[in-house]
Amino acid sequence: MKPNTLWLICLIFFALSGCTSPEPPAPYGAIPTQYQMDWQKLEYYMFIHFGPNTFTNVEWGDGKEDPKVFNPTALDCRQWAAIAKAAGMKAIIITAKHHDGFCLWPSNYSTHTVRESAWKDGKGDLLKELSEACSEFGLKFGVYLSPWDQNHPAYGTPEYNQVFSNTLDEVLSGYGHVFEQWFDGANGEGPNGKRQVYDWDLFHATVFRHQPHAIIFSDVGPGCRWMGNERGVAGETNWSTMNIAGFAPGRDAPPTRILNEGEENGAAWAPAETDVSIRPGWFYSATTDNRVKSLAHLVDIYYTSVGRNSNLLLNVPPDQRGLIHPNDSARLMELRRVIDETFAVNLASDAKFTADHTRGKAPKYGAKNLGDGNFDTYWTTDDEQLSATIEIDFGKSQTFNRLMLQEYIPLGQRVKSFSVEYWDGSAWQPLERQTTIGYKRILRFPMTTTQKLRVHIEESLACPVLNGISVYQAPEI
Ligand code: FUL
Repeated sequence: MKPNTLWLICLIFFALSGCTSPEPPAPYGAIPTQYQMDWQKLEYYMFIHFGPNTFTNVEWGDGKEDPKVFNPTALDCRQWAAIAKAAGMKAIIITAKHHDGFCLWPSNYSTHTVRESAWKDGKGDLLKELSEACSEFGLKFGVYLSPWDQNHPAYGTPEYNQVFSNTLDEVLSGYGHVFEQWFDGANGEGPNGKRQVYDWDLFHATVFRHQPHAIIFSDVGPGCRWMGNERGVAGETNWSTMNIAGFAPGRDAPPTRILNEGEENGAAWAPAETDVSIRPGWFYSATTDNRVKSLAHLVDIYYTSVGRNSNLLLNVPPDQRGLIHPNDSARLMELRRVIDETFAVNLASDAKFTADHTRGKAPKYGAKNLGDGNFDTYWTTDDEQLSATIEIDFGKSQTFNRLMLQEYIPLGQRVKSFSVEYWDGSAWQPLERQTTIGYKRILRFPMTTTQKLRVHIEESLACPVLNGISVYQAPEI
């Protein structure tokens, strides 16, 4: 055969196979932006609460503290970054300004800053040190800023909104890329006894002017949402969609249950972020050195956040030296070891995946995509098919106690309920019945030995689109 003829045959073959593969499903409802996708894949990162409260032993300073109290003796942001990195975290978010108004950088719009402190004779800039440490260790850098400011004399007057916008200008233009802007919605009284009416539109516009791709955190996003409690427990049902129109951060936030669970068919993509502290308080206190959360508690939090379609922002407050205390860092390493040990080996990597429905019966959308470890290949069904069953045959007996499911969320979150069964050698036995999946859902159950599993997608808002199913054996703690 002449080479030209061979080419022609190949071309015709590819053209025909292209024609027989149906189009991918259209996106359903609200979907993430590319930046929200990148953010979701970070999964786990560090929160740092640090400021005068670290030295005065309170959770909320009132803005009247002498700035000289801020005087870490051995501050080392590289130590924080090294610990975050070793813990498996992907970023650090710092309280650049908490409710006491103290700025961790020498702001031109405040007289209550590191410049007025005793630290480095007023010549220090903590945001500079931390942002540089983050880039050195390959971590993303994010900032928490509280609009509630008990120090600033303009707080409680219309001028303050511009002041706050100016401080955002400084923070977001002076320290490189900021992946997340964390807005605290707290709105207490200031020095003049008045509350501020926040101009969120102005604040958001300022963020996007400097950091167009930043994820804005608040009770209502728009980048990601607070999930409604500080215990580390996201909703078992957790939609990444929510209706945010008519709501605002803080006092005017949606009801807690909605923050916790999101809303089916919500108009905005507002995925959950779980913020929780490794200690009882957000700020360091020597009185909590022996109250660092136990390994079992932190593992639990991992499953009730990352395992429930939420990112985890774990607060690790540095001490008065400006260092992370060894009790906290040791615990973080233990947690990392458990996570690594659990998810190192996917026991379904060689399993045979089959489904009773596959879009256009095309291999491109086949169930084998669920086991290939590739985020961008998925199994899906025809548009009108809203339920289906996937069978996983391990080919031999396997023992496991974790099941991870992932939806291909670039096309929207769809699954509303599903159940799981295992084969006991003669019949199918129920193992789990759950609601949403989202980016990542991890189920925990007692050690189960079987050769086959079945996942029934019982209800889906549109044809289900899943890109991964895997099983693991977690160590007993
Ligand atoms: C809350 C604050 O009042 C706490 O002090 C802490 O910063 C927490 C993360 O957010 O609104």
